[in-house]
Amino acid sequence: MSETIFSKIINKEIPSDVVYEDDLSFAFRDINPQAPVHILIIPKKPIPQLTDAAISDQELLGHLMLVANKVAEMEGVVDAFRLVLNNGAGAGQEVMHMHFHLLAGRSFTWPPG
Ligand code: DGP
Repeated sequence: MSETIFSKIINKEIPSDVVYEDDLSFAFRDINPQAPVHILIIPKKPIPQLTDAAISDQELLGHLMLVANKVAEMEGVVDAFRLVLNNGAGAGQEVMHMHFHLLAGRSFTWPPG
């Protein structure tokens, strides 16, 4: 599995503004925030994109959603946040280490564009 910048962030080879960390996951502030709160939630396991996840990753994927709830609570945005996952370059994924964007602190439109 090829290493991405997110592996280096998890390993603290590259500094980041860490919001939350546990054995399975890592959450840190996006370097290019698209909202007042913009946090990336990633598995420590380097799954390139969601469609690479296997049945054996089921618990991990559920865990990431619960981490999103926890991070939203910590940031005081539990009432309104958006969770975005870009799967594949065509959907806007630039870093091939799957990640959720947790966005909050402004109003959002639908469809997301
Ligand atoms: P995506 O386009 O869905 O692959 O989102 C990748 C996000 O990662 C993008 O919003 C910018 C963010 N990002 C890229 N490099 C770094 C970095 O070195 N540090 C931090 N904190 N965020 C990064």
